[in-house]
Amino acid sequence: MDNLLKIALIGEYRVGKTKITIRFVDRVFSHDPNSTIWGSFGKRKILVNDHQVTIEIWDTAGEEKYNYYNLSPLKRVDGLVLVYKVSSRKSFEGIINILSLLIKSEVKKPTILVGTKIDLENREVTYQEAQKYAESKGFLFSEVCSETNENIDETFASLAKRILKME
Ligand SMILES: Nc1nc2c(ncn2[C@@H]2O[C@H](COP(=O)(O)OP(=O)(O)O)[C@@H](O)[C@H]2O)c(=O)[nH]1
Ligand SMILES: [Mg+2]
Repeated sequence: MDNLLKIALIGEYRVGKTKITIRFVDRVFSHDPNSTIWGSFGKRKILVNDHQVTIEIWDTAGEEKYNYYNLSPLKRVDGLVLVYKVSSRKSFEGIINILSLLIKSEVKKPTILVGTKIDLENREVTYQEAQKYAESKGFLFSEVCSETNENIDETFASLAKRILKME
């Protein structure tokens, strides 16, 4: 079995994608200056149902600031993490826009919708609403907090299970 899984984090600027990446990888975190897109990578081994799996994360290098950018490199990943912050309805609605860009780029992969920054008090998107939306799209769903490390490893493990059809 190929045990290297490439997983990309997508979402609006400042939702917390890089913070999730750093929390998960917490070791090698490099930025390749030659790449203008999907420039940041990190790798970590985890156990999924007793199988050792290496997760390679593709984080964005800030190009998500622009409304449209090329998502076709994502054809080469195994799974997607769609990130919004629970404190911003706009960032949640931004997921709809991202989904239409993914469809245009013909990218269809096992996906988990992830709400982050659950430590903040000004929540604008409820767990139930986001879970229902994820379900309607056939996505997995989780809420995480990079400040406290809550649910970060579990999120990647559940996506890995889905990719490997080990659910
Ligand atoms: N309170 C809180 N702040 C967070 C959390 N995750 C990220 N942030 C902050 O949100 C800002 C944007 O995070 P970043 O990872 O750079 O977002 P990116 O643009 O999506 O990569 C930074 O100031 C982070 O420190 C979280 O779980 N809780
Ligand atoms: Mg970032």
